[in-house]
Amino acid sequence: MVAMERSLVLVKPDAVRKGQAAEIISRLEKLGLKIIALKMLRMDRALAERQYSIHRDKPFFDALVAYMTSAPIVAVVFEGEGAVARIRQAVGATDPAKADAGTIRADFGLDVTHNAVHGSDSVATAEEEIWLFFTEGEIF
Ligand code: IDP
Ligand code: MG
Repeated sequence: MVAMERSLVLVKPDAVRKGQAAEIISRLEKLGLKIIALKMLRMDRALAERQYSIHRDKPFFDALVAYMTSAPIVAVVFEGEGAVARIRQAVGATDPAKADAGTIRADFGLDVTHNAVHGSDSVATAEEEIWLFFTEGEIF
């Protein structure tokens, strides 16, 4: 029995800029996952630092925050059975060069920083991340 889950997806600045947001979201919808919240926004530094707080001490942290705040993103909450793992699988490995063929990062990512999309890595993380981007009234 696979549980109903929610996951936060962010279409990152490079993919939005290149006009790939709808196609990326569509791939996930076609898995049978349901959009229950969606918005375009430009992340500010405080939001990016919270979203990626687990990476605060990593050498790439400053570059990651600079990148994520550089231009608008599209934030989506998907809901479905096993949504977290299914989205991670469809997204592919962090480094697009190492991502399996046919994954979103293999098809749209540029490099390990500019990798097109974020997907929550666990149900617990998803529930934290969703509330950084959406209020209760924005989730359907
Ligand atoms: P994930 O997005 O696949 O879960 P994480 O390790 O959680 O990968 O890293 C979060 C984000 O930080 C990545 O999606 C990527 O944008 C960036 N990142 C991760 N590792 C590196 C790296 O080694 N160099 C530069 N950026 C990185
Ligand atoms: Mg991660």
